[in-house]
Parts: sequence; structure tokens; C-alpha cells
Amino acid sequence: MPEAPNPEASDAGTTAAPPRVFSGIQPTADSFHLGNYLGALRQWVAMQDTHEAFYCVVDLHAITVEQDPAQLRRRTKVAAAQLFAMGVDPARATVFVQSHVPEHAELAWILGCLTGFGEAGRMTQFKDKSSKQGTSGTSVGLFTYPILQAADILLYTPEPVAGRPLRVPVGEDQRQHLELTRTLAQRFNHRFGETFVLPDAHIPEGAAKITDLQEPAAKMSKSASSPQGIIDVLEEPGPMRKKIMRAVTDTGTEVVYDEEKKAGVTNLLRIYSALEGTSIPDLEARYKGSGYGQFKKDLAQVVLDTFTPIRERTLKLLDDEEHLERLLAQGAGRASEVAVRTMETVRERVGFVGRGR
Ligand code: ATP
Ligand code: LTN
Repeated sequence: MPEAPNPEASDAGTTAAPPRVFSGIQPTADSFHLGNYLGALRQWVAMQDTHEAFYCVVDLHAITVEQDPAQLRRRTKVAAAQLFAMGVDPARATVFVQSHVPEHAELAWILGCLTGFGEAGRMTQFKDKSSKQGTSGTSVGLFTYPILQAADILLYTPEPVAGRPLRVPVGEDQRQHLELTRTLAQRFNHRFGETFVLPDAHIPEGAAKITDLQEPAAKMSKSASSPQGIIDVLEEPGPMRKKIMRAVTDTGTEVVYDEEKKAGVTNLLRIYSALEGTSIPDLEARYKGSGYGQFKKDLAQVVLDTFTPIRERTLKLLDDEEHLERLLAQGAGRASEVAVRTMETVRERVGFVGRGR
């Protein structure tokens, strides 16, 4: 029987370039939270070992809802500093700020002209957010948000010759935006000739979905969780410990995994397991008969051991803004090299007249 082709081996013997990864996160909070870390950012750090990585702080996306300018500037820097502090290595990964690479907005315009009005209106995240804010509080930018996301991604799809996939690690909630990105890439290729390689969503299976400490049925979220329900990466140790000790459990005493009957304990078990790398059955066995108090106390220590060094490194990076700005300028330079080349091709294919020299 002929062997099935192995896509991973397709460039073996040529340049053997690693696949690319691209992802983005919005600078819309003073700190990332535990859900962001376990659900997304930890994967970013791991993927830089096996991929050519591009990670973007998406400030253009952030202004789809009203932002205070000074706060946005600060949060953009804090977001980047946290990425470096978590272990994203500027020598290997390209970390940059979206607005530093204007090609993102330019490609978004072109893709917007290929997107149907109804198609954009079917995006569930837009429907959710706009129904909460009402039509007068909803910007056109929020409506076209997924098109800008498609542009972010497609700028970095390598030339078709390399045949390398671009992997996009995101949470389940972004699946529809990734589908739109693939549709727009296909539509562009069909209309103007093969230009973009279709990106693959990389939705880690069973990626820790972290819930609110006070409302264990709801997702931990910077916009919806109460301060007591959310653990910020940059939180001071004292309040962090307190929040875990006060996390909602139930009237029982058994530390066992049961999503329906024990949502609170189950969430804490997931966090513990993901941070320490111990399986849930092993944790259940370790805490058999010992009650919630000891379990929470130990979990608080595990959370502190993870986040204290990240917090300290973040604060140190923020102390030297010039250095941080240099790192981001370097990242923008590397991202531009790719983005500028992609846009030259795109402009030519679409039929824009070249500027000459
Ligand atoms: P918002 O409340 O504004 O929707 P958020 O707190 O949900 O924000 P996002 O900025 O939407 O965070 O997400 C950034 C990344 O973190 C995404 O990849 C998302 O899938 C992941 N993420 C966010 N919250 C969680 C969570 N509770 N559990 C696991 N992953 C999460
Ligand atoms: N919409 C994403 C953030 C985001 C993104 C991207 C993720 C903007 N551009 C490109 C992956 C690739 C979110 O809310 N998590």
C-alpha cells in the first residue's frame, strides 16, 4: 500500500523551515489573567520551540471599544512585558505591536471589500458584544473586527512555494473568526490568483478552560468577572492567596472532579493540574480525606510559585521602558519584513498601480 504523504515532511531535504505560528492578544486590561495564561499564553511560550513565532499585541483591535489613550499606551506595554516575562524569547520569537505595522490595517481594508455584509453580521462574537452595548454604542470597527483579525493572520502566511502551514493558536471562541479567515483567503486566491496559504486553527484539545472563582459556571473573563472571581497574573501575593482560599466550592468535603455537581472544586483541580503537571486522579488521591482547606492552601502556593517570578520580571521590564521599546521596535522590524513583502504582492494582484521609484 502506498504510504500516505506526511505534510510535516514535505519540506524535508529542502530548507526544513519550521512551520509558522501567529497569534494575537488585546491590551484591554491592566494584567492578563489565569485563564489567558493557561488557555493561550502558555502555549505561545511552548510553540516558539518548534515554530517560527509571531506574537502580536493587537492595539487596533482594542480600540473597537472606547479606550482611554494613556491607559491604552500603558496596557500595551504591560501586555508586551508580560509576554516576555512569561518566557517568550525576543531572540527567537517576533513580538510586536499591531499599530507599528500599518500593513495590518491596509490588508484589512482590502479584505473588507471581499467580505459580504451579511457574512460579517453572522459573527457570533459581534452579535453578543453588540447586543450588550446597543446599536448606538457599537462601532463599525467592532463589526469589522474579524476582518482585521483575518488580515493579521494572512499577512504572515508564507509564500505558497514553501507550502508551510501557518498555525494560529486560539481559544474555542475564535473558531468562527478563523473560518472566516480561511474563507477570505480562498476568495482572494480564487479572484486574484494563489496568494495566501490557508491557515490552520490550533485549538488545543482539552485546553484548560478556566472558570470564575466566584461563579464556577461562567468563564474567567476580564470583562465579565468580578475582582474576586478573577486571578490576575500581576496580582500581589496576599490578595491572590485570599481569592483562592475564598473560591466558591460546595458544602461537601471531598476533593473530586465532577463538572456538574462540583463545578468550583473541578475548576480548582483543573488549575492545579495544569500548573503542576499532575494528573487529576493523582490530585484526587493526594487530597483524599483532607478537606478543602489544605487543598486550597497548597493550590494557592502553586499559583504563587508560578506567578511571582512572572510578576517580578514584568515589573523589572516596565522599569526600563527604553529597553522594552527597543525590543518592540526590533519585533516590528522583523514583522514588517514579512508584511511589506506580502502587501507588495497583494497590491499588484488587486490591480493597484505601483508607485515607481
Ligand atoms: P473578554 O472578557 O474581553 O472577552 P477574556 O478575558 O475572555 O476577554 P480574551 O482577550 O478574549 O480574554 O482572550 C485572550 C486569550 O485567552 C484567548 O485565546 C482566549 O481563548 C483565552 N482565554 C480567555 N479566557 C479564558 C479562560 N477563562 N479559560 C481559558 N482560556 C481563556
Ligand atoms: N480576537 C482574538 C485576538 C486576535 C487574534 C488575532 C488571535 C486578534 N488578532 C490573530 C489570533 C490571530 C481574541 O480575542 N482572542
